Amino acid sequence: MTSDQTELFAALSRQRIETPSWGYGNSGTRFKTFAWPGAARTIHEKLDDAAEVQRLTGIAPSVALHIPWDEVEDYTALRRYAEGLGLSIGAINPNVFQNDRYRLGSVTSPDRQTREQALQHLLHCVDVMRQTGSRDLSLWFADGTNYAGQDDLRSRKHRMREALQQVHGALPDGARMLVEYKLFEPAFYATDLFDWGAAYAHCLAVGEKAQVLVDLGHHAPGVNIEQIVAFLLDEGRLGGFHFNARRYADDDLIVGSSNPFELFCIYAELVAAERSSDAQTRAAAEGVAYMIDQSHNIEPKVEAMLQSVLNCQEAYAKALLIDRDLLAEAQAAGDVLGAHRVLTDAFRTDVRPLLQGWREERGLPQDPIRAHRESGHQQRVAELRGTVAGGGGYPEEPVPTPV
Ligand code: AOS
Ligand code: ZN
Ligand code: ZN
Ligand code: ZN
Repeated sequence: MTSDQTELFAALSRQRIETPSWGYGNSGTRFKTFAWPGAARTIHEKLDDAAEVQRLTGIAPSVALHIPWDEVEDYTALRRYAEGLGLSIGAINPNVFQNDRYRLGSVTSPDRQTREQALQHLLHCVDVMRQTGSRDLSLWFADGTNYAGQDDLRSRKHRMREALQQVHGALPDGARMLVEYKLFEPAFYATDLFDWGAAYAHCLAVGEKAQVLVDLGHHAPGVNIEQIVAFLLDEGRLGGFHFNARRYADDDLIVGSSNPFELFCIYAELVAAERSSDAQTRAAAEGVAYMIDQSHNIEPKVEAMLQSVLNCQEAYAKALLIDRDLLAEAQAAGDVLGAHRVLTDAFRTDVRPLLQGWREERGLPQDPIRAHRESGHQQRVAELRGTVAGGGGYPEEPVPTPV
């Protein structure tokens, strides 16, 4: 093996993709949830399925939880269960959007008691982080308004700031809060965290442990996401990703399925930062959490997750192949299309043989999807778990305890 290849394989072995517990269960749209045979019903079954993805890919050893969808009595036991499967607990995602009280918002609600209830849940999630050994609290708020004049926009900003400050203050050492933004939905007039600039401004104000989370589905059409990534990375405030694919809005489809060039360009920025001569930039790139945020509505859940992880691996492998010296040369010479071609050459490379070689070396199946299909996992879980019809959209939240 050449030293180039050794370096390439080492980088591929370091890659990590976190899978979300909610991607393994039945989910749907507001129109219908289709029950998939054997779809995971409990957090333990979700972890079992995540272990199958890790077994076949070798780069997906952590699982994000959604609280209270994945609420358990004993989080230390859950952590041990995950560890027994070779997994760790990843980001904790508080759910402050599925309660009747949150009609006007959670942390930005005009009602003080509602804000307090939301804050208590966020603090509970910080506690869950402690018990599960999770590093990241992943915050997404459905908060916003539907009509001009419905609420005072600056007051809502202040309420958001206050909640983020309180949560930041409660974070243990080494923990982080990732602040996710989204331009619209479910609020259609104004979303309180509407873009990366708003998230970034809050993060700067509340402190060092606050970082921005970029969900690929949360931008207006045509927005240059890789530029946002480069900017945040350079400012040391890129906390992580929610990977998925979109055509229209927040579609939550399989990452890289319709946007492979965009995904490649995003990874190109990250590889550039990983290889930067500046130690701070390298550290910023190392801290990034790569997470999938998808709902699989009509497709087999585990296979969809495998496909997602593999798409990220392919995009990363291609980004690793970019000839950085040649690129720098072309850029310095003002060779517009020459520089562009350095990127597209890497993008057009068929990296499948390279990845097969890497898998062989790691003792992984050459074709993880085929191996999964032949493993009988799907048939086994279908028999064991049955076909359990879900409700519409997201799983229902258990009845809340009043504050
Ligand atoms: C919602 O649009 C966001 O992407 C959130 O990250 C959300 O928590 C996730 O989709 C699971 O509900
Ligand atoms: Zn309609
Ligand atoms: Zn997301
Ligand atoms: Zn989303």
